[in-house]
Formats: sequence, C-alpha cells, structure tokens
Amino acid sequence: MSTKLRKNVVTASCEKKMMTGSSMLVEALKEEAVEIIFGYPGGAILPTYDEIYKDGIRHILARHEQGAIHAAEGYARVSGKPGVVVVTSGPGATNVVTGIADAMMDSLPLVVFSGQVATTVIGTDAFQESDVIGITMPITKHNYQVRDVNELPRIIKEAFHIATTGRPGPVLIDLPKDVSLETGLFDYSKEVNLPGYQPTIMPNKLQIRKLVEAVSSAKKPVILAGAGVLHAQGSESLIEYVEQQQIPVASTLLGLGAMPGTHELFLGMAGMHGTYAANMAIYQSDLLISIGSRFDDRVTGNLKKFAPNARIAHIDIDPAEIGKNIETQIPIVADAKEALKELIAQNGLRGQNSVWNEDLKQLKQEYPLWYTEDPAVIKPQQLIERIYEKTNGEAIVTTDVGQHQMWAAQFFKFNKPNRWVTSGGLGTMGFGFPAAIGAQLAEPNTPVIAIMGDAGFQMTLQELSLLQEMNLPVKLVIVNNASLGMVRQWQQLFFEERYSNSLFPVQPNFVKLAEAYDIKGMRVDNVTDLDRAVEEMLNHDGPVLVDFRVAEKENVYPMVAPGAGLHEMIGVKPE
Ligand SMILES: Cc1ncc(C[n+]2csc(CCOP(=O)(O)OP(=O)(O)O)c2C)c(N)n1
Repeated sequence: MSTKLRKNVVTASCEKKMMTGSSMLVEALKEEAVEIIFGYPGGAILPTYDEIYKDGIRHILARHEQGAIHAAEGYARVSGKPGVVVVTSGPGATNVVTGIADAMMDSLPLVVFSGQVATTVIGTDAFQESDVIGITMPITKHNYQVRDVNELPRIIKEAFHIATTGRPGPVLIDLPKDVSLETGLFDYSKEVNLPGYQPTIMPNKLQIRKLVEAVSSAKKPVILAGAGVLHAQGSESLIEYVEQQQIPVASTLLGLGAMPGTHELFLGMAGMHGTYAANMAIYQSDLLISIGSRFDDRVTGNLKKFAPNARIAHIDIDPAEIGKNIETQIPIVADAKEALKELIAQNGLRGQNSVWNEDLKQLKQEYPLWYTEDPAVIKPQQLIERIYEKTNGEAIVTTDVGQHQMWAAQFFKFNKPNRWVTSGGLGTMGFGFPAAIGAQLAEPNTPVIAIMGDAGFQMTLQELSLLQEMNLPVKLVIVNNASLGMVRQWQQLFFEERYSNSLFPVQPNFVKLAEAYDIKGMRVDNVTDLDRAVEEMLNHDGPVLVDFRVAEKENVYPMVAPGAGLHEMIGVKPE
C-alpha cells in the first residue's frame, strides 16, 4: 500500500469507549491495521506489555532494542507499511536512538512508543528516566510526550499520519507509566487536523511545463533517481517516462531498484563507488533531473565540480531538500510518482539526443564494474556475483555498512523495487542482520539474504537467538576479510597504510557460533567450493550462516576520492 494513501485505514465502526492508556495503545494499533510490532519490555512500559499479552497482537521480541528497531526498519522498507516499535524508558529508549536516526536519514516510516517514568517524577532523575523527547527531537519527524490519557488516541492517529505521509520518517510517542494506567475516553473517529502539516503531493503544472521544455531543448539530459521514487511507489512511472523520452538514468545507493538494474537506459549507481558511466553522465550533462534524491555528499563528490554544465531540476516531496546543497533552476515540490505521471501525460518531445545515449552506452561498455579473479582466494565481488546469478536476482538483499555494502550495490542487479535494504544516510553498522529479519517477516515467501561484514555482524549478532526462535529462512552471508574493510581501505589509500585499529587477526569461530543457536553454520575458504557452497546455502530450508573467507586486501573501485569531482574517479580499469 502506498504510504501516502494509507492515512485513513481507520475503520468507520470505531467505537468510543472508556479504557486505560495501555488498552488505547493496543486498540489504536488495531485501528491502524498494524499486524506486527517489534520491541522489548521493561518497567515503565509493563502496562502496555500486559495489554499486548491479553490482546494477542503479534509482537516480535528482539534480543536488544537496536535489533528491534532495525527489524522494524527492514519491515517498513520492504512492506511500505509503518514499522512499530515498543520499548521501555531510559536504556530501552536510548537503545533505539541509532535506529531512529537511521530511519530519519533514510525516510522510513516508524512509530516508536517509549515508556516513560510517571509524570509525578519526570525531571527528578527517577530510576530509568531519560529525556527521550530532548534526545530524539532532532532525529524524529515529530515526537510527543503524552500528559493526558484523553489525548492519546489523537496523538497516536497523528503519529501514524505524520510517519507515513509526505516524506516518511520516524515519530516517537513517549508514554509515562501513570498515563498508561489512567482511564480515559478512546475516540479514534476524529480526522487528523494538522493545518501546519500539509505535504504537497501534486506538482505545480507550470513547473512541470518548464521541465518539459528543458528536456526538449537539452542535448545531454540525465535523471538521478533516489529513494523518493521507491517511497512514492513510482518505479513503473519512472520506467514509463524514461522510455517515452529516452532519458538515461543513474541511481543513488538508496534508489537502487527504482529502475531495473539491467535496463538499457540504466547507467548504474552514481557517486563515490558508482559506475564511471553514471558519474560521467552527470558530469557532462546539460540537464540533471533529480527525482527523490537529496544530493548527498556521497553522491555529489566535490560540490564545486558537480555537474558544472547542467541546469538542475529537482523533484522532491520535501521542500527543505530543494536548493539545500545544489542551486536549482527548476524546483518541483511533489510526490515523485505524481510528478512523473504529469510528465508522462505532457508527452513532451525530446530533442535530437541519440548521440548522447550512444556515447553513454559506449562508456558503459568500455568501463564496466570490474575485479580480477584469483584462483587462490575468493574475491568478495565474485561472491556477490554468484549470489546474484544463483538467485536470478530474485531475492531481498539487506546489507551492513562497509565494503561489502558497496560490492553488493555494484554487483547485485535489482530489477524490482523494494528488494534492497541498506543503511544509506547514517551508515549504521549492525543494521543488516536485524533488518533481514524484518524484511523476511514482511515477505515470508521471498528469499532474504543478509550480506554483512565480519565486524558489522558482530554488532547485532544477538539476534541469532530471535532467528533461531522464529526459524526464519534468512541466509546470513559474512563477507569475512578479517578487518574493518572500508576503514582499512581508507587507511591504505589516504593514511599511508597505517592500519590503526582496523585489523582482526583473531576471528571467532562463526560456524560454532551459529551452531550454539542451532543454526546451520558453514565456512568457505576456497574458490573451488564457492559455487557449491552458495547453492547449498540457498537451498537450505531454514536459517543458515556462512563465513566466506575472502581476499583481505581487496579494495572497492572505482572510487571518487574525498575532495574529488565525479569525473576524477580512480580505479576505473584494472591496472
Ligand atoms: C556503528 C558504526 N561504527 C563505525 C562505523 C564506521 N565504519 C564504516 S565501515 C566500517 C568497517 C566495517 O567493517 P565490516 O563490517 O567488517 O565490513 P567491511 O567494510 O569489511 O566489508 C566502519 C568501522 C560505522 N559505519 N558504523
């Protein structure tokens, strides 16, 4: 369901009843058609957990609050529905801070309930009190502390509305224990009324006209597609528009899958570890149309050297993004899909640009992503390629953060939307594993593969216990280079090979670790075993963890070094 359309799923039969705050919370979740919640109990939120027990609403008990919130993010990313998280006060709430910041950066709809100490002791440094409103103010789309139980239904309804409409994001509701025990009137029938929050969905026709004209006079147009296309369920419209106008498309990291990875007009990912063709297309373009992307520095490289000859058109549902990093000549505040539909309807004539498309096609052929095979050791890129081939690309892939994330982005071609779950904005190590659990819960019948570094996996590996309990068939791939690979790469390239605290010569026995949780564990060291091992992993009926020992000093290329422009990539071809 489109996040922007689900705002009023509330049933008309909604009854007004007297009940406690904690009953209201559970009742409101039902009204919002929430099927699954992720969380961890504790003192201040116990009344709510009691209601969860009585009501039987499906609750996923992670083994750490960070696991719960990343699982909720994975669920939200794949399903398009809001992820709901329930945690206790103090450490429970502070343990979800990273996940909230992550969801804020990547525009994921979450509604997070945190327990709070009673209103009578707020501000006294009471046991397990933390100022979660202050802490999360800058990393939530909105947050509330409930002081009157009668306000709770309105607050919850607003929270779901705010989280899922416009540019999605996390909303936190801090619920003091006494408020959750008080009785009030549950009335969920009132429409949300927020005069100060009215996201612009439909594009301004005049601005669309300007863009149509710009496209028809451009010789070198290119589209930069971001996650906003996916959040708007706008992938089909994007394909239709670019096929109509024959405009080449580059993607951001989070926009992968918005345009099929194998499409003729797709140039690949742009930015620091993007393809040469995508980056050169942006550098040479005379019209750059960004759709649902925010010109993150990992995409633009040095701003002074970014798209120097291009007029910039920027379609974004969040007006604050337009002109933030890049001066924009054609701003269009709108939902990406609605803007694309309008552009398609205008059916403008694109000028004589076939030379441009041919040039880019040639660049794509001449400078493909590359790596060199070595019979003595598994190359990480080779591992990702095998997984892609052996799944026919029919899988949801989650990742952690680091080199493996970039290789997954480069070598796994996403031909469908919402199959790629990664932490882009915040770059949160420890994200990939729990996010895979949430993704598998959202899509029980699609293979889910978590591609992780040996270090990132160890940041949230406690969720092996949850995986064991639920017996979800998630495939855990450790791309084990015995180091903080991405850190090591930067130290090699920019710190004269001073590997300060980035090498892990001592490794845990990951097979035994998996077995401790009754999960199948495998270790693969040799290239000759690679194909068979990937098949065995994919064919295994339940969860499985595979420790793939890969080349330890492999670097991610090509690369835009810090301070360089997109056209100054290093490592575009093997030496
Ligand atoms: C929570 C957190 N701490 C630190 C970092 C900085 N960081 C980025 S990549 C990276 C190395 C990751 O190592 P690993 O998980 O083994 O993946 P690899 O790069 O080797 O594929 C580090 C430490 C981060 N992104 N997140």
